[in-house]
Amino acid sequence: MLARRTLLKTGASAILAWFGKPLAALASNVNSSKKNAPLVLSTWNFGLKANEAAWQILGNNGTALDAVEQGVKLVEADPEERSVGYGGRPDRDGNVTLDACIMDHEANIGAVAYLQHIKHPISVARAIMEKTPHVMLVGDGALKFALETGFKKENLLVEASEKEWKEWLKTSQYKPVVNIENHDTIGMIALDANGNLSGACTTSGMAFKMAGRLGDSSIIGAGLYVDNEVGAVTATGHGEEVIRVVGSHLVVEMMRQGKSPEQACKAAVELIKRKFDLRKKQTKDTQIGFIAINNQGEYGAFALRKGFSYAVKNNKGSSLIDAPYLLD
Ligand code: SD4
Repeated sequence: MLARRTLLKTGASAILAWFGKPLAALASNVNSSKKNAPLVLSTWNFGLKANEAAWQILGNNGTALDAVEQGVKLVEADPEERSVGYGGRPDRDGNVTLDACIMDHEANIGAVAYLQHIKHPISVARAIMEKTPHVMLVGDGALKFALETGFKKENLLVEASEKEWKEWLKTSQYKPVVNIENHDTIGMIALDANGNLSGACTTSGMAFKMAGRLGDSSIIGAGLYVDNEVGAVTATGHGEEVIRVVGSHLVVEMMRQGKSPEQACKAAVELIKRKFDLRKKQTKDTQIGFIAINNQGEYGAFALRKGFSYAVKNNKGSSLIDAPYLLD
């Protein structure tokens, strides 16, 4: 099924690059070879601007690893983006706690979870990957490491998020909203000009979550997975459900078995749905979205329900695509 494409405000040259193409060319989401590298995909509509930041690196023969870090940092730093990094909505105790992970083409991994006061958890994750013998640090230990490594301690709770939290306290009902403002966690995956894949995923998690709650976004295999022989995948949505099926790793493995990126994402979403059915639970208030690239530069996505979009940028231009989905 072809996803509907929506051209949004983006770099003027990128838009121009799309115009004049036959419709069939715009409709094809299958690139035939690594000749189509570089390529970057990211979740939700803020992915458009994040992809532009990544492209500054990818378009200049930079590495996919640098590109995904710089791409998601743009969103982490933006106080208007209230589901990632600085400005993120707090947990129910009023604390902004951040989760992130990063993975490169050599299976190097770094992850940070329940990190407070640091604006760029993705860079902390990368520092853990590159400078420690470990792959994941959480909470106070992660903060200690970040401060020792030179990151600055900051207040991440912006006025708008604090106001929303105080409003939430009046009822204290935990009811995650699906497709919130069409942006949420940013997951980004990229294929660079050398044919190498990397990915990054960063979030403030579900708004008003319990203190100490972790979702999928810092868990390698769940929120993100990269295998340079196969492809790269990242996830957004209700992390509990993604963890239940180890979603991103599952999608990579299904691509290894021969499925296209979209087919593999769809199969993972269908499995998640079956796990709901098994537990006799409703999916009504749940959204899950996967995006995937294979090592040939083919890409695709699939969501549990309507409303998930992802951003793509390659040499042909930039676009925001409504992902195909299982349920209305
Ligand atoms: C989490 N997957 O913490 C993240 C949040 C998210 O839509 O993407 N929400 O579970």
